[in-house]
Amino acid sequence: MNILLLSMPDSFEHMPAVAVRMPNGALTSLAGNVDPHHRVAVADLILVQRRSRETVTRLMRVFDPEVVGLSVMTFQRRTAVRIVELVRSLKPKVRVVVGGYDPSLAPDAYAPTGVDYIVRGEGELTFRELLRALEQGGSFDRICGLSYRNGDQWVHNPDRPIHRLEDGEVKLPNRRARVLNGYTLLGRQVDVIETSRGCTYDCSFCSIIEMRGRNFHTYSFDRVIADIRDARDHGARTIFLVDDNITLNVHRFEALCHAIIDAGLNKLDYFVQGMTSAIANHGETLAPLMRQAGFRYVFLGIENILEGDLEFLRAAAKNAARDNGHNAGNATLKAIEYLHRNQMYVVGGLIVGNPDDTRESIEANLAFARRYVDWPYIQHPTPYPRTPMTQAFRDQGLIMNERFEEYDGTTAVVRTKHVSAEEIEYLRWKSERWMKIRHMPAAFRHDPWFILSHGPQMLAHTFRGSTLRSVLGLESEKKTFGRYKAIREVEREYA
Ligand code: B12
Ligand code: SF4
Repeated sequence: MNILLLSMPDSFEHMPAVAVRMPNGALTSLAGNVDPHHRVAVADLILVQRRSRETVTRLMRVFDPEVVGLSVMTFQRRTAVRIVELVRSLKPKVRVVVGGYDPSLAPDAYAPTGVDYIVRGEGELTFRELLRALEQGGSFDRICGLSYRNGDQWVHNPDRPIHRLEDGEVKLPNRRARVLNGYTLLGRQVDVIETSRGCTYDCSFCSIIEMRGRNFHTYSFDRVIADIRDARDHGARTIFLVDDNITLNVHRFEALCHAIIDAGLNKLDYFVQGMTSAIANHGETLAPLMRQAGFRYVFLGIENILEGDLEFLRAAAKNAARDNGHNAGNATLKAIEYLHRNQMYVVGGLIVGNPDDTRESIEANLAFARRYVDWPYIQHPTPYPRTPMTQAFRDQGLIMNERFEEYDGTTAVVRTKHVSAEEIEYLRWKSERWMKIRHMPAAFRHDPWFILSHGPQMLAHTFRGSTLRSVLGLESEKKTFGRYKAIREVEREYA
């Protein structure tokens, strides 16, 4: 069968397509795990962000798929539904499958759409079995993790047990299936690889627990190294490790750094997400090793610098420093220090606008980011389907906005008990724009040509809404913010 797999074009404030266009790891993993006689095409629509409709139309015509699959996050739901309508209008009999976090955690939202099947949770085996059933005319009722239509009703089969990656059943991604190009992270071709899946923490804002429970499974290093090589052979110069929480097992992470070095793959740049506690508590050995292995940017889940907020986010434990087995306060500064000492950059993940936040507590977090992080990644708490945080905000009547296309993390859709959603977003937007400028010299030193040729566009994106009058201070920043919001509104029309 011909199968077309699509990821959505929608991006959010911190990922302007001019600078960041990353592949979706799920789709190549699915492509690598279907039976070999299928013809699969993977199209990451972020690569054609403003030409999504034309591109999908062209691929439907050229590739003539029997099955179209879409990978969807909640803020991309509206776009996904529009693309499904487009696909159906072009080929009414095509089978449409959706998967990823939003369909898995909010399957009911897809019932009234043109979707035929929902793959919930991990997709490789479910999708493979679905294709077999479609091809052979078999029944769907034994395919775990699948939801399907039966007349007017939706049938939700039992969940599929979490895959033990250790057994080698999930094969390597198939990057040859990609039919678009132009992946980049600040000018270097980027690819994504996985070394593990899952996390045993339960931060209240994170979708991971409802998606797959609290567990941690790992791929063998041989597989990981083969995957990195394959990404490199397809042109990647930067590798983004998409593991949910690679720092859960620090000894394994250290061994992975050794494996990367031994394989001679440490000339690539690596980008990873990690917990502050792991880096603070093991930084002495871990941080130099990471640097040697090629790690350049570390996304730190700082979440918040205030204990009360960390409690609400259920993120206190993963941000705790230990000293001789005793709790020694917040780990953030120590982690940042280790990373900086070893010439790595900190992408600071903070969440401002929690229920008890005041203007002052938001400002305190922004001031912290201004002082200590190299690249801010500040977000607002966002009530994604079925997270504990969503329930907490709902119970307190603080959710102000149910337009899911705005659930992108930098649009404040909830208020605090003391500050309006609009004001929270304004405070973040106002200070974060300037923080981003500070990283430009470091980015320039690494990729001068890219910054010279794309810097103006990046600046224009960061400061969109500004005019000569606002730059000269002749009009209020609130006015600029209003224009920025209006531009963002239009931008969201991706399909
Ligand atoms: C890596 C990652 C990123 C990377 C993305 C790199 C990339 N292009 O892949 C970066 C840092 C850029 C990123 C950004 C964002 N992310 Co993110 N990210 C993740 C993370 C850590 C891992 C995702 C991943 O690649 N996993 C590995 C793949 C193989 O697994 P998978 O995606 O789950 O896919 C499997 C199944 O879902 C299924 N599947 C998926 N798609 C499909 C499609 C079909 C057809 C089928 C059959 C099956 C299927 O099969 C796959 C294989 O088993 C998750 C989870 C987490 N712990 O935080 C969050 C997560 C997915 N991100 C999330 C969000 C919201 C965002 C942002 C909006 C920022 C934010 N507010 O947090 C931005 C948006 C990016 C953009 N386009 O602008 C949310 C999504 C929540 C939701 N309900 O939508 C998550 C769950 C984190 C959270 N907040 O809980 N993210
Ligand atoms: S530590 Fe990270 S992956 Fe784990 S639950 Fe918290 S936010 Fe999610």
